[in-house]
Amino acid sequence: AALRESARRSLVLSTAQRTERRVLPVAAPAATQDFTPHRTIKDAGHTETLPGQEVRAEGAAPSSDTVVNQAYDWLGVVFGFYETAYQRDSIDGAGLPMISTVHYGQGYDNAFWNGEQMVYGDGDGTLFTDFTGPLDVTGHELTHGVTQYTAALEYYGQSGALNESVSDVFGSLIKQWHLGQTADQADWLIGQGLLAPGVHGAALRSMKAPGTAYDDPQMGKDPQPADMAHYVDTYRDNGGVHINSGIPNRAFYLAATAIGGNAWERAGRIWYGTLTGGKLPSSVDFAGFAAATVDTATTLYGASAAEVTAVRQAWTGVGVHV
Ligand code: ASN
Ligand code: ZN
Repeated sequence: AALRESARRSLVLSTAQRTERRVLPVAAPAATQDFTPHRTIKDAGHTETLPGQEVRAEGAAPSSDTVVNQAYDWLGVVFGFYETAYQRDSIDGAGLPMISTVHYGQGYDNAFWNGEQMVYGDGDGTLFTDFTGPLDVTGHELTHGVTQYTAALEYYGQSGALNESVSDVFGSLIKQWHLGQTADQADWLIGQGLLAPGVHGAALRSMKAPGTAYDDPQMGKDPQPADMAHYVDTYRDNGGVHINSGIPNRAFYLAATAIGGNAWERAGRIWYGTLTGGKLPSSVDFAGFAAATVDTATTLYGASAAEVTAVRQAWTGVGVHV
C-alpha cells in the first residue's frame, strides 16, 4: 500500500517538484508494514468434530484453560515471525484469519493442519504430552499452510519430504526467533519437550543429527537418514515424507551454521524466497529444490557471495549434488 501510495502521489507532482525530488535520499528505508492477526481458538471437547466451540477470540481475555492460551499465544508468535522476518501477512500472505482447535480427540497423539486450520491433540500422556506445548510444532503445522498457498509441494516422495522439511525449517526458525538464538545457539530439535516422561529421547526429530532424536522400546528408533546414501525407499508414510525430510533438514542446518548469525535472516530468507518465488514445480525433487536454493541465494546475495557457497556445500554435504 505504501508503494502504491507514493507512486500515485508522484503522478500529481509538477516537473519542477519531480526534479526536486531526485535530490532527496534515494535509499529511504522501506516502509514498515504493520499487519494484524485475527486469531480464534476453538475447543473440540475431546471429540473429533471440527472446528468445535469458540473459546477465545482475538483480543479477548485469557481463558481459564492454559492449553487455549498457549495455542492463542503461539499463533501470535508465528504471525509475528512471518510479518517481521519476511513481511508476510499471515499464512496466505493476505491476512488469513488463524484458527486453532484444541482438545481434539481422546489422548490424540498428533497435531495437524487440515488445509484450513490447525488442530491439536492432548497426547496420550504415555508417549506424548500436550501438542500445544512446543512452539516449533505450531510453527511446523502453520507452515504447511504457507506451503499450501505458495509452492504447494505434493505430499508424496521427495516433494512430500521437502514439504515436511520446509515445515521443520520454519518451525525451528520460529523457535529460534522467539528465543533470540543464533544458528550456533539453537538446538535444531523439533518437538523438544513433547515426548512423555520416561520415553527415551530428546524430541521428535533432529535437524542437526537426523536419526538420533529418540530410541525407545515403545517408539522404536528415530528412522531419519542424514544423507542420500541412507535414503529410505518406502510406500509407507506417503513415501517416507517424515523420514527422508531428515536429508533436506540437515542441508538447511549445514547452510545456516556455515552462514552463521540469526538463521532466519539469510539461510531462512533463501529458503523462504525459494518456497514463495513461484518457480518451483509442485513435484520438485531434492536436486531441483537444491538448485533452486542456489539460484535464490545468487539472486539475493550475488554469484560470488559466501551464502551461495554455503548453500552449495550444504547440499553436497548430504549427498545432493548441485
Ligand atoms: N504432525 C503431522 C505433520 O504435520 C501430521 C501429519 O502427518 N499429517 O506432518
Ligand atoms: Zn508436517
